[in-house]
Amino acid sequence: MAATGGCGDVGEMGRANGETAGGEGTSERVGGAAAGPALAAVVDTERYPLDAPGSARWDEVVRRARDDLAADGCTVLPGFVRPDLLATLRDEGAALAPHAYYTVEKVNAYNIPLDSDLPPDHPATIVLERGNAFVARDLIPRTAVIQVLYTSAAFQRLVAECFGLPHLHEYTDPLAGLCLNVVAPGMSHPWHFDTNEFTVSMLTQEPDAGGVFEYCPRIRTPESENLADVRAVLTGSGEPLVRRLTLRPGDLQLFQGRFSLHRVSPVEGATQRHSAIFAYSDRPGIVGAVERTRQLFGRVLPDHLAAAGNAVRGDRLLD
Ligand SMILES: O=C(O)CCC(=O)C(=O)O
Ligand SMILES: [Fe+2]
Repeated sequence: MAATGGCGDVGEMGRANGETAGGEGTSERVGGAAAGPALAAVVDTERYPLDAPGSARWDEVVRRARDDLAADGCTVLPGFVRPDLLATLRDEGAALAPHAYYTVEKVNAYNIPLDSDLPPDHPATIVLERGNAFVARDLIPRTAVIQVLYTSAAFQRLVAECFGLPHLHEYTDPLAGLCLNVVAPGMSHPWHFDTNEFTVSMLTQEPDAGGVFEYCPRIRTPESENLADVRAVLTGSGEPLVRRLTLRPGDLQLFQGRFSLHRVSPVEGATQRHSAIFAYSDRPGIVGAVERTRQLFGRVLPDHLAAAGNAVRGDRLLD
């Protein structure tokens, strides 16, 4: 498998046995330095009243997000993190970045192997270099701003409502649920479709130049791959199809990357681009496949091996 999407694109094996260290368990911290910042200290609750679901302001935020998502599969909640926490957000990411697993992988824009038997003009035959690197969830402190957000029940509720879902689940996968995506100068996160339908991300550190999030809204649909347009974008002649998003650190981005081809353009200058990727699913218990996990993080944990064991049954009994 050569999935090219984010850390949430783990080639899911299915359900683990019970809960694991990185597993689900939402928390709402109301205070206490040792437990990390409280949610209200992190989020601009005047603009985004996480503490008041169903209030007029909450409904307005949800309505606008749903309208944007329906129109082009993407929405940004600007200034989600309080301005006085932006330096913390950046510094925490910068401290983690050296722990990313750096490897340059040859990929294509689809979740399919490079040696797939395809017609020569199929866009999946175009080989790209994935030069971004991920810091896995188990290296991100529980007190870090992005971990506080990821595990917050109120945050999950808002995100779920924006996507029009009754509930979102954290990944059980102890590595892939929350990642810091590091794109170093000269590198890019090339054009791809996500496997997962609900991508939530947040820039934590801006590059000096480049590193722009570019996307082609709904270039494919569940009914049609629209290969000609995808090929045009991959070969540089699809400019009219490409939109560019101006993201600032602390903005929350909700995106349906399964249908919109997207990339982070090459980073220029001397500063790395860092973004947090919050992976959720509408189903509980997601654990990544062993081989894919090794590709993304350079290691696997017992949870991945156990989940793989679960997925491959020696019998035909019902669970
Ligand atoms: O880092 C970003 O802003 C986008 C990352 C992305 O496309 C992904 O993780 O699938
Ligand atoms: Fe993606």
